[in-house]
Amino acid sequence: MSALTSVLQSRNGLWIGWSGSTERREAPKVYEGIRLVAVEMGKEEYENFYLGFSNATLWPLYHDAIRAPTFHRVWWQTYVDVNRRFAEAAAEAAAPGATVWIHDYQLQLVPRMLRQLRPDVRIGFFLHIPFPPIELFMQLPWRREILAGLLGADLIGFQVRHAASNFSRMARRQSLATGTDSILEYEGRTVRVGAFPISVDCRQIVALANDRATRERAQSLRADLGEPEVVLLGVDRLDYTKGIQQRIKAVSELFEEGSLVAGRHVMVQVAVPSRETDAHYERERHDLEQVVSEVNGDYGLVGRPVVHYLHQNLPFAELVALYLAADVMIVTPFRDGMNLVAKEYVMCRGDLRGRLVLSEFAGAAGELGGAFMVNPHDLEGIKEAIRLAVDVAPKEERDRMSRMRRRTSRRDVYDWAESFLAALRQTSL
Ligand code: GDG
Repeated sequence: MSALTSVLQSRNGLWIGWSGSTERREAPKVYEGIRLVAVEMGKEEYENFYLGFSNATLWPLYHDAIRAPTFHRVWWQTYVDVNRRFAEAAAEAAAPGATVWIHDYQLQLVPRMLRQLRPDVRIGFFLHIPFPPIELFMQLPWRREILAGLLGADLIGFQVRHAASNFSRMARRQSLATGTDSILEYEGRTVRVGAFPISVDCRQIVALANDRATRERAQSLRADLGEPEVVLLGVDRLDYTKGIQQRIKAVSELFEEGSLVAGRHVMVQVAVPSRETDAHYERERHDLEQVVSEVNGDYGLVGRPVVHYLHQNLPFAELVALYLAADVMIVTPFRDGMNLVAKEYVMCRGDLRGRLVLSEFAGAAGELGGAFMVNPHDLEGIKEAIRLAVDVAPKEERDRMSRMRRRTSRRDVYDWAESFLAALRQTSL
């Protein structure tokens, strides 16, 4: 992530991560001036740790159990082993008194393991995804171990306050810690807990959106789409948490009732390939493609599909051109830690055009009050929000967009990283 790249560059930092391959081969040692340390993972570990415990146990459990989480002891054991390997790599690489910042749900045991190995280092942890309510988290057979793992940090950051208080309440409920939602006492230490909403690289996005080539590309995209009156857009990793099918169903019903009309209205859905070997994801792709082909079969014209579906990873500049070409951006996750797509769209629209339909269950909803807010489980509600967004008056469109831009541009991703690290510096060792 480029925000972390510049933070690491300015502090002579070192990045520890998985190389991305299960083959044993020489990994690069430097990236853009940053020293890299690769942690190795075999094929079976990748399956148990990454596909298994991380993405088939924790991911669904932390996203409202939209799909049933699977619990396997062997996956858990590999999660412990791989976390230990990361902790050992950090313990070996960190200078005396160094700051170590651990990221995301795959590495929740590392804070405690690292503290045991290196009590001299300052440890921060940031969770990019939601932290579930007590009733769900209690399902996890290893809930105490995960909580204790996280409590090894000096500072635990979440996207939104609600997630932070879910965690603190859970830690107290398990009698592991005492204290308030933001300051916990654990094994004689103080652990700070807080919300640090992540953001985007506003300057980079604004520069790309103002670039002549991007603007021309946006125009040619609209021409390719047949110069419709309204372009609707969705951009997501192809993930069952993102509510993609639900929004296509809403669009389909709007074509059926005549609120949207083929030729005048068109939707583009980018679904970036993701975790394709997992059965839930394979099923999601299959079902989504079924829904897309139904809507096109029912309402498309020759040479004029009503939903253009791209199952591809596009260059970022192309994504920005799509954001510029879109009149209505639809972001309807059932649950999302933050959702950067919504913020990227807003930052692209310096022309104050464009409407955002946004799920109230995305972390971004707390900051983007100018969006047309929806409950993603409520199909009629999504349809109504799209209708309103399509027909909005120009003044309301501008007011809503400038409200959202003011808020988003106030704190970019660099401010996010700095504010987390500043809060971490203030923790007592
Ligand atoms: C997790 C949490 C949290 C998408 N398609 C393409 C592409 N993208 C980029 C977007 C955006 C990113 O991927 C997606 O970020 P999101 O935040 O929307 O969602 P997750 O991937 O689920 O991210 C989430 C995030 O972590 C950060 O903490 O907000 O809640 O789930 O930046 O632009 N990029 C390119 N081509 C594509 O086709 N190049």
